[in-house]
Amino acid sequence: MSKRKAPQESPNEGITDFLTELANYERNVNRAIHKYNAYRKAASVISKYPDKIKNGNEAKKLDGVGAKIAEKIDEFLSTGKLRKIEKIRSDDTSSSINFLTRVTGIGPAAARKFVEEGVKTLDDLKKIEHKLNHHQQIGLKYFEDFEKRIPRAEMLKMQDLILSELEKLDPEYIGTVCGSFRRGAESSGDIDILLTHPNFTSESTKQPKLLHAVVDHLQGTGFITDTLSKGEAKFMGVCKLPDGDEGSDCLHRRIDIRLIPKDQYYCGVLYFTGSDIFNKNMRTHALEKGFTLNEYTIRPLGVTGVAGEPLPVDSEQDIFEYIEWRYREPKDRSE
Ligand code: DCP
Ligand code: MN
Ligand code: MG
Repeated sequence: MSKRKAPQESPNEGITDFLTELANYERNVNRAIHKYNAYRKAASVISKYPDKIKNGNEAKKLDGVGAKIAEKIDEFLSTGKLRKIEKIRSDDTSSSINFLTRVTGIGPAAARKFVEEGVKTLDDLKKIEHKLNHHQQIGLKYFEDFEKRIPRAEMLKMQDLILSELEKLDPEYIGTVCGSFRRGAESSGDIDILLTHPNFTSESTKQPKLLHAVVDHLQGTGFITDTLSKGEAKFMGVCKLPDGDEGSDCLHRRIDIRLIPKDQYYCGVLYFTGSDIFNKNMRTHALEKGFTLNEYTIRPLGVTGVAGEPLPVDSEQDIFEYIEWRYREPKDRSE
């Protein structure tokens, strides 16, 4: 997961910017995930709104914008700023916690603990490096690189490299680069790869070797440079393309690789293509149609609300058909 989001252009950028800032504050500083989701939902619906919003009342007509947010929009439109944001920005503890959560491996709880111990900056972290766990040490080491988004051209190169190495290893592997890249984003925060193999289903025994063979191979070629965590089904790490001939240095990038049983692959591809807001909306629609959908399966709900056996799925389209929803291409899945 990446914390920097792509810049967006809209006639209401000022509003969506302050809503995103409030969302991050609620998540990182207050650990109030519901408020975080509420601000994100409002920012998302407003970013789609084609007209320049004139007042809070106009915004309140949109699904996801309530009275409190409408009030903030009025304050922002009439004064050009928001007192709540000014206060958050000037508060040393809040801004330090917010900052530390930008280091991968440091979540809101760890960030607060560090700040309470007086550890507030990158330099402070470097002084207590031996106290950081491995994930946090890597996050610190590549802090500048991980802050930078990955241009689509580089994502395409990484996709080519990974898929061609998979093919060399075993042509039966199926790999899909998901995340914002699959939705067509001009830049991505990280690279998310889903992997399956016809020999591996949820009925067969676990086959961690299928994942580890790929990771080891990509390490052997020098593409994967560091490991954050490596389990049976999920690898989290760091990768880097070889430096270009023209002396262009590539940066270190965050990479996640997941191994999924073949029968669960398309529910996984759907989930990890996102966006997270789209996923929430699709799950809500599925429930309305009497299905429960998650990153593994889609199952019918009986009259008592108990989920039945997973339905067979051979494509993303199958899932949309079960829940009688118009198929949406990945590029149309921002919400
Ligand atoms: N996802 C989700 N809910 C979460 C986290 C993730 O539904 N809480 C899904 C949707 C995301 C996908 O996983 O699109 C990949 O997660 P990322 O955090 O990598 O998000 P993106 O790839 O969409 O964005 P970025 O370009 O910032 O990496
Ligand atoms: Mn990711
Ligand atoms: Mg991603």
